[in-house]
Amino acid sequence: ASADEWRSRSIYQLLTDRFAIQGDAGAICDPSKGLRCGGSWQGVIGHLDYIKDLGFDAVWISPVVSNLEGGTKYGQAYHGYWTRDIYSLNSHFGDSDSLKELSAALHSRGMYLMVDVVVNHMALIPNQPGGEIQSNADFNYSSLTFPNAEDYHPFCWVEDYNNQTQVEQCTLGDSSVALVDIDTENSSIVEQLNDWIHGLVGDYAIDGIRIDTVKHVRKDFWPDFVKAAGVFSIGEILIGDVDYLSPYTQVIDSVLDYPGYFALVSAFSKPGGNLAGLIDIATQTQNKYKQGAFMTGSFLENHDNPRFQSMTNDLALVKNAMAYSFVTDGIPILYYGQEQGYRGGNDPNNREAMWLSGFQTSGMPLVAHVQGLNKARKLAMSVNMDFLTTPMKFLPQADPMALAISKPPMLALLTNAGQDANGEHSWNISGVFSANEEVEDVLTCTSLRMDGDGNLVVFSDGGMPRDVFLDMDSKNSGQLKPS
Ligand code: ABC
Ligand code: CA
Repeated sequence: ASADEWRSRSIYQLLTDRFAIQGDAGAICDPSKGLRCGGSWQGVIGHLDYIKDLGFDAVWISPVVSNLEGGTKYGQAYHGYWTRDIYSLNSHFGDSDSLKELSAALHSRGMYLMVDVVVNHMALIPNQPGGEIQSNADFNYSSLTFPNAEDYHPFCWVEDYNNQTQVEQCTLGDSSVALVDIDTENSSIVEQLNDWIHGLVGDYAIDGIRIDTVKHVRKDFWPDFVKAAGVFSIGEILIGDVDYLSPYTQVIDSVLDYPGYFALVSAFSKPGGNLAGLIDIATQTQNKYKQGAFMTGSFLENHDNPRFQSMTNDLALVKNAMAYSFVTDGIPILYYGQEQGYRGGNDPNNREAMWLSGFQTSGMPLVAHVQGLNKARKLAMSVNMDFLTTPMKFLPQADPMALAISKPPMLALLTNAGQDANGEHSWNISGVFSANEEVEDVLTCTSLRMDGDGNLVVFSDGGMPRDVFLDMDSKNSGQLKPS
């Protein structure tokens, strides 16, 4: 599927080893051990209806190719990022038929498959694990897809993130598990990687790719790679800085909104957090990226960062922070387990087994919240065909803990006052609706009426988001384009 076709989607990110197993749903999994827990593609197939019922129409799975086997200081390659051979599948996740079956099962539900891919490195345990490494001669590359020392950049560790050549041509990881850095300056290797991604996408009818470690490969590598893939690509550039990230928006379709992520966490992880910083980053994003904030993947959690609920227990803050990704310009991405209240800290503790939750839906407050947010977003698209291309605006607020995001026909009222807030917090609505207009909160099925000047002050209830108000009347339907 193309970038345009992905705009309207919302993505559920899962770790294949940790999402669902076939058989023993009680199987123990201690994420702190870093060992495989037995999840598989067949497991995922068994729970696609759960994901669909949450309102998602795309699923991002772990890398699919075969990985380093055996134990390391960090456990096993359960996450899929320690590539050994790009031409064989990870047999722990299933075989080629089961990956095809997963792809078909998604498509039959109208959902897209996104596969995570790594081309910056392969993983290798050095000849002297934990010892000092001086050169490529300290590795035996023969088990890898690229089996020769010359297929890799001359050895050095990535140590100084301000030195871009080092970031691109040195090795990530450490002397226990080195992520040996592929020579992506070598044209025959480049050609081989491009052919590989073309084949992989075709073989499994993949709809989009999430590209790992994008900032660790020269920028001009990416246009041909993305073209060879032939489908939507979203890149991981792990950085809080919009200016650093911005040039990458010229070379791939879309980027994970990491600057927005850091700003979102700092705005909502405690009462009275930095909302101005969030507005600043979002505005910079709109101004500096090739397609504004539209082609960003907006997220609150992922597998590399502590879960949001490890930072706060405040349900009001959690609900407000979760809502943000669904009411902005970007494509919403939810990391599995957030809706079940998972609260694991840093990698590897944020990679809990989903089956231990029992995939509960009834009586789970965050499950209902996610369903409502996906529903509101889809409804907004159906009321205003231009919703996806209308940039969000932040309405000025008198209350420093109030955030009002207007993206017609949607108006989201968020606050970081927290659950212990008193009733004194409020939002000013002004300049978005007309005089005496009635708007619907599609999440709570309540409505509000603007005053004679089209303004209104709305008070917050226990720090909860006043969620999403839609102007459902004909004013916006009038903007519908003929289909
Ligand atoms: C393993 C163990 C961990 C252990 C670690 C040392 O080794 O599991 O317990 O702590 C995979 C696995 C990991 C594994 C690694 C290494 O491999 O999933 O569990 O960790 O063996 C991607 C993936 C990630 C994956 C890999 C490798 C890459 O999403 O899951 O990890 O294929 C860098 C890379 C980034 C990478 C990330 C893990 O490391 O750039 O692509 N993610 C700074 C740097 C970033 C750097 C980050 C973390 O630190 O700028 O480039 O990311 O090291 C902001 C600043 C940022 C700053 C952040 C922290 O703060 O603006 O610049 O990021 O404010
Ligand atoms: Ca590199």
